[in-house]
Amino acid sequence: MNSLNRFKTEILHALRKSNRSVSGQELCNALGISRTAVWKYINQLKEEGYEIEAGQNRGYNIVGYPNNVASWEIESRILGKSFLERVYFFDEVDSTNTKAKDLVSEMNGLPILVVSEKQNAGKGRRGRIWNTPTNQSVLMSFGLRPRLKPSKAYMLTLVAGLAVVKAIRNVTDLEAFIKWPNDIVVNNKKVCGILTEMTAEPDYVENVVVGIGINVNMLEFPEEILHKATSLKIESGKEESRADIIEQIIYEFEKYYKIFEESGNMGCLKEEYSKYLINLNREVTVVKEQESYHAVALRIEEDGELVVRCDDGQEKKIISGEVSVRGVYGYV
Ligand code: BT5
Repeated sequence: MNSLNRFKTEILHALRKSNRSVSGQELCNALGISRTAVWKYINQLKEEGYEIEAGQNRGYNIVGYPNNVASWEIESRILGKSFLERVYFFDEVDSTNTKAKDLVSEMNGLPILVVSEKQNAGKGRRGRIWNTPTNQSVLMSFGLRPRLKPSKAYMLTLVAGLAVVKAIRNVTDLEAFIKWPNDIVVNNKKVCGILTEMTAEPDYVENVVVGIGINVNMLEFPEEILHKATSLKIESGKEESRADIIEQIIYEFEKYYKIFEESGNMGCLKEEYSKYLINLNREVTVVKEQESYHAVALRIEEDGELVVRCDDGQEKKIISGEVSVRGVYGYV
């Protein structure tokens, strides 16, 4: 990984992985900078809310972390363990997807991640808006250049959905499920939306951006989404670590992305994915333009379609984006 904030990343990495104090001299040697420089970076970290104890002869010891998502916080966790070339952090952006699109192109397609505290123009699908208050969500976008046919890239939404469900389950006590194709729900309400966007030539993918927005610690929502939106904190009753969630998403996404890229379809992941379908074996209403019908959701297929059994016993494959699937009871 090629860190933009190398020194802060490496200091945090060294303090985090050591279960004893790390001396200023050890840090100087490892980073190749002076003691004064180490002291300066330690002070910056303290100002950001890291609790770092420093004794005369004991060296530095980290005892508390802020709930932040800065690149050095994320990179220090995944240093040497991730496929990502770089993690970018911005206090504020229009959309992490738009940023990631520019940056992955600048990086010639090397895999990157963009994280931000605030979005001024967060995007949902088909021109809809993704609405979140500052400092309380996960707003992240992977920028990738997968070896895929353009027609297959939309499945990255499913790959990311699986990663988010796993990450939420790893970090919290909550049972997260997938509402195919791009929502993650907890207790039948939406906690996360995923938006995959692509730049492509007819026969190859130039770049793909996979954007993930998770409601983590907010307790309130605007009137218009109150009935269908929730946050991890509302459901678990406690503040959740956004960096823990991002770290887990990175690991889970990398694992599934590699499997997916290898085969170019969901064949090897469909069983795993289907286990987390919120509507599995439940009645759904398939809504397509003016028409709607009842069916039972069964599984996903190799190409990411949702397979449903209609009332007459026939199975139908629903293509992502073509229809919206609503549960008969409430939002899900
Ligand atoms: C989505 O669209 O669910 C995709 C959302 C992707 C957001 C991420 S954030 C990081 C990255 N950067 C971006 O600019 N976007 C991605 P869709 O299925 O179209 O759902 C949008 C609808 O969800 C809206 O019309 C609202 O009804 C609802 N909504 C908006 N904000 C929400 C929130 N915070 N929680 C739950 N629902 C929300």
